[in-house]
Amino acid sequence: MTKEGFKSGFVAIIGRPNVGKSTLMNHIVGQKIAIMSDKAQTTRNKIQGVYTTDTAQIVFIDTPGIHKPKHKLGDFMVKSALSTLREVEVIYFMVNAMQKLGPGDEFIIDKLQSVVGETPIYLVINKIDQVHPDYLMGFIDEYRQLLDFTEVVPISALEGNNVQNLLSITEKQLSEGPMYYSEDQVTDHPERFIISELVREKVLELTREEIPHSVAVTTDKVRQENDGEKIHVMATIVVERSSQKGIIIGKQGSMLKQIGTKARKDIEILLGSKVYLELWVKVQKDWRNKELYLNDYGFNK
Ligand code: GDP
Ligand code: MG
Ligand code: K
Repeated sequence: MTKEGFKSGFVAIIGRPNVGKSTLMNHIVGQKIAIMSDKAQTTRNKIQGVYTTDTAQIVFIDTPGIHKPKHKLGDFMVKSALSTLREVEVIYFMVNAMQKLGPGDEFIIDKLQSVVGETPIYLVINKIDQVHPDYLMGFIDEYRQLLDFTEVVPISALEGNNVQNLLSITEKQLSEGPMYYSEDQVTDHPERFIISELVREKVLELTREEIPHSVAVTTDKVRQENDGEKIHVMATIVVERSSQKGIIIGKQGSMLKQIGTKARKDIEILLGSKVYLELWVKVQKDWRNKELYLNDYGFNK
């Protein structure tokens, strides 16, 4: 659908893990679609959030944190994040006001040099609720010396400070275009992917440091039960070692039960229905380095 004078376009959000990309996305679209966690690299796929007003539509791409690749999967993630930068109208490079400019930021800035002048880059300084305004001046200078940012926008994604301003100066970068998504649509990801991410989030949350981020979850079935009351969801948690399988299952299945209970509650909210969640745990050795499997686990969109 195209309205006269209506603007639309895409925005990529990039930045080191934990700077608050998912929090910003959630604040803007007002629904929990990107997974938030204190642990780095929770969000590995591109998740699109859609912000629609009377005059414009902004489609956000919540990219995986760009970082120096340590294995094949990391390499894949960086490549996929970088390729999106060329397809968007605006790039938000998000940093944490409480964190010193580090090698991780320099790595990203280095990648951004290749798109300066092509795509507007906004330096979005997040978590300003945690710092004194005076401190920001020097902070901004340091970044400005490294890259010619189109805009510098301090915000608090958590509290929503200055987010409206960020949205309106973003809208100015868009040109006339179609409404890609209907007004009530906030994400174009299939439910299965979100379900997998919700289960993965619970695994990481409940097992603490014992289960690495390499854990993957596949959602194998989402089906309405015959009685029409519940939706039957079947998901598999994939780990690399049998010791990890033991941790996830826990004593007499206690850990898996906790993961299941917490995940089920979120999935019920997502689907708007009562859910019967069936969880399985599978060991798949060294899957991170087998490019072959990346497709299976949803890393190729
Ligand atoms: P991502 O890895 O970049 O997607 O980061 P997340 O959105 O998952 O946020 C990482 C952590 O930072 C979470 O604990 C958030 O609650 C917290 N956080 C995000 N934005 C803000 C903010 O504006 N202020 C404060 N104080 N914390 C924030
Ligand atoms: Mg995230
Ligand atoms: K992210």
